[in-house]
Amino acid sequence: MQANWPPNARIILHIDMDAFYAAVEELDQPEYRGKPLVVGADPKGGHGRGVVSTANYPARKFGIHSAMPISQAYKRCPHAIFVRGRYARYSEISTQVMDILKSFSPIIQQISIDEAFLDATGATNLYGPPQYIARKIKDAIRSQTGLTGSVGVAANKFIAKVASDLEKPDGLTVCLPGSEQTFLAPLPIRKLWGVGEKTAEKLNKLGMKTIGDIANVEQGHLMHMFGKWGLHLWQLSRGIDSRAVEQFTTRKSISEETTFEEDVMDYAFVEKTLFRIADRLSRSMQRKNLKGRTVTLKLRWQGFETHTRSKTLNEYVNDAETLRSIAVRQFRAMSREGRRVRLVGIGVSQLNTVGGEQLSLFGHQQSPQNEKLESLLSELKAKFGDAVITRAALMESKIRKPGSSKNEDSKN
Ligand code: TTP
Ligand code: MG
Repeated sequence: MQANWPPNARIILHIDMDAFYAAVEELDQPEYRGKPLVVGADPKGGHGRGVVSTANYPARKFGIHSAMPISQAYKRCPHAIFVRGRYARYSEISTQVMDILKSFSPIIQQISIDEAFLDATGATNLYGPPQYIARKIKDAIRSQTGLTGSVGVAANKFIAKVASDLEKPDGLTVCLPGSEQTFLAPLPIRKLWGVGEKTAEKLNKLGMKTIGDIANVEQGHLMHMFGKWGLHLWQLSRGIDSRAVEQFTTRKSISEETTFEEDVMDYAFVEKTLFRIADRLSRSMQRKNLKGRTVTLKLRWQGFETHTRSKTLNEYVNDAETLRSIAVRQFRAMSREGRRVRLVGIGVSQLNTVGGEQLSLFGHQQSPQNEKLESLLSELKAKFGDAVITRAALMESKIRKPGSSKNEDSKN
């Protein structure tokens, strides 16, 4: 535990709470503890529709997992306790956890309701070496919320994220800078960001099963197969990831889409697909604690011509039913004339947190730094007069930093 962290390496932590919704239920209902517990839709004696949000670890022993149809979960373990989600409560505990993390470092990027990255590079003077910081964070979460979280510590985000998952639940996994490749090599390729079932299959067929297998092929080979993304994969497989922990995500919209294997003329099938997309999108928004006001249908016809239709509502939504009905209505309103559909998707923008407070990330509100700057400016102006200081952006000859390109439609 005491091995040295190179002084020039970043210290990135990834924290992910264990079986989060289920753990909160066990916290609030002591009689649930230690028994198989499933949070999700009503199983209705095995005939329920909807899916599992999460299951505690005893229930996972029966093969139950997030996103599994609730009817299947019921079949696997009918004697499990099944409860509906209480999102307001999860959100409340999530805020507590994030506040604890912020007390260790202000550079925090919340990824979902129970998960965040923390850049603790500047925190060693206060809290000691990286492994100690991680331990203290885990202890603080446990003592202040009664829950456990798993922490990964590394010199970059990708490795930290992989590490936090390795020893769940209640894990603490450290990957020392310099040992990234050895750390990753034996792990399955699905652990690489962006590698889904299909890509994994494709790579498996080519004999690549572990991350080490990818690291060992020629960089050009992967680029030939997957273009620029191949290069990205290859870099990840070697533990290279220079992305910063972004305090304020640049997300402005969230979307899900499907490209059909073959262009489709069966519009009922397209509508069914929209149903599935709405479900997926709704779940993803709920996980990320997001609601939005503008719902957009995206449709690409055979031949690549693409159209979008948006509807802005008076309230913020993230439920599948609303997303579904808007998307279908818009689809029916399009002039279709027997054309084949290549892709459909639904996006939601004008996002907001579930609690209703406007996210500073979306531009309307000032970031804390902005607020600090504003109050500093007013103080200085009060002391020295209006002309003394102004924001660079308001000066006539603006000096601009090189802009960074922002992914406004991130899916992750
Ligand atoms: P996860 O962190 O993916 O899962 P988890 O915390 O339940 O379990 P783990 O110990 O493996 O981290 O997701 C956090 C919460 O988000 C989870 O408790 C419930 C919710 N969620 C869904 O509602 N649907 C889903 O498909 C997933 C993956 C999560
Ligand atoms: Mg979790």
